[in-house]
Amino acid sequence: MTKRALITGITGQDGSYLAEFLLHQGYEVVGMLRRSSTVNFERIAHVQEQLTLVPGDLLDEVSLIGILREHQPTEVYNLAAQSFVQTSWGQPVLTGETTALGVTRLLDAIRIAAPEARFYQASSSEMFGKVHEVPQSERTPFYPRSPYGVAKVYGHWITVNYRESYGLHASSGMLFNHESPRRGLEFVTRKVSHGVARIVCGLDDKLLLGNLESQRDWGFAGDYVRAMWLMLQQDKASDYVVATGETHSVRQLCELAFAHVDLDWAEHVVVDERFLRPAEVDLLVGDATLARTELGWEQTVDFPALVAMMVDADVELVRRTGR
Ligand code: NDP
Ligand code: GDR
Repeated sequence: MTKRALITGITGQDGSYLAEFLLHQGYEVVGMLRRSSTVNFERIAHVQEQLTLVPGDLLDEVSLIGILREHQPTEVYNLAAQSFVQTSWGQPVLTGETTALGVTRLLDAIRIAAPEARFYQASSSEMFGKVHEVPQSERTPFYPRSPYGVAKVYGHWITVNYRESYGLHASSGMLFNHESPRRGLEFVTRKVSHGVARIVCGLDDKLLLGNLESQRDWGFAGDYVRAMWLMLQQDKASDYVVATGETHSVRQLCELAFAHVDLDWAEHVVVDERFLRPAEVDLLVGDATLARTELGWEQTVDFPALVAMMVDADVELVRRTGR
C-alpha cells in the first residue's frame, strides 16, 4: 500500500524535518500551506520538488475536508499552530482558533473524509506549565500558563476524545522544546545563536533577552520528528512525552553559545523587560521513559552539540548573507 502522509505546518521547523524524514522512508508527502502574499518555502526549498503542496488552513474546515477527500492520506501530522508563546497573550483568540479549535476541525474532517488515517497531534510541554511534579511524564497533571498552553491542553484532550468517541487512531506527542538551525528567529535558542553570530561578525554588540532563569529541556528537532512517526507505527494509538531528561537555564544557554566563539556572555547580554512574560513557566524537564521503552526512541544530539550546531550555522549564515 502507498504510504501517503499529510503534514499541516510543513513550512515550519518541524514540518521541514518531518517531510525530509518521511520522503526518506518512501512516503508520498502532501504538505498543506496557508495562503500568503509572499512565498515562505525557505525551510522546504531543498525538497520542494518531491512534495505535493496544497492550499488549506486550519481555520477553514472545508479546505481540510477537500484535501483529505482528494489525497486520502494514511497518516496525518498536525503540526500547524500559532506556536509562539509570547504572541499568544497579544492574540489569544487567534491562538485559540488555530491551536485549539483547529485540531477539532482537522479531527472532524478526518472523521468525515478519511477515518482510517492515523493522526498525530503536536502537543506540548507548555501544557505542564506551573509544574505539579519534576520530571513531567504522561501522568503529570496540566497547569498551562499562557493562552498558547491553554489552547494546547484543549488540542490534547480533543485528540483523546476523538480517539475514544470515534475509534480514530489518534496520538498526542507531548514534546518538550526542540530546536535547530531552522528554528524561528523569535525563539530564545535561535535568538541567542543568531545574536552571537551578529556580534562575532561585528553587526551588533548587545543581545536583549527576557528571563534568564527559566529552565527548559532542549533537544534537537531532527530527533523529535522521528518520535512523531514512531507513534503512528504502533498498533494502538497513545500519548507520549518526548524529552531529553536534562534541563538548562537560559543563562546556561547564553554561557555555552558565547563561549563557543570565545566570547563572554556577560559583556553582551542585557535583560530587557519587554521580553518578560505575564506568567512564566519556570522549569521544564521531561521523563521520556515510555517513548524509549515502547517506541524505541533515542536522542542523538545532546545540549552542547545542539548549541554548537546552531551557533556554527548562524555564523555561517551571517557571514554569507551579511545580515
Ligand atoms: P513553527 O512556528 O515553526 O511552524 C508552525 C507552522 O504552522 C507553520 O508552517 C505555519 O505556517 C503553520 N500555520 C500557522 N497557522 C496556520 C493556519 N491557520 N493554518 C495552517 N497552517 C498554519 O512551529 P514548529 O515547527 O516549531 O512546531 C510545530 C508544532 O509543534 C506546533 O504545533 C507547535 O506548537 C508544536 N510544538 C513545538 C515545539 C517546539 O519546541 N518546536 C514543542 C512542542 C510542540 P506559516 O509558515 O504560513 O506561518
Ligand atoms: P517556549 O520557547 O516559550 O518554551 O515555547 P521560547 O524559546 O520562546 O522561550 C523559552 C524560555 O526562554 C525565555 N526567554 C526568552 N524567550 C524568547 N522567545 N525571547 C527572549 O528574548 C527570551 N528571554 C528569555 C522565555 O521566557 C522562556 O522561559 C516553545 C515553542 O516552540 C512552543 O510552541 C512549544 O510548545 C514549547 O517550546 C515547548
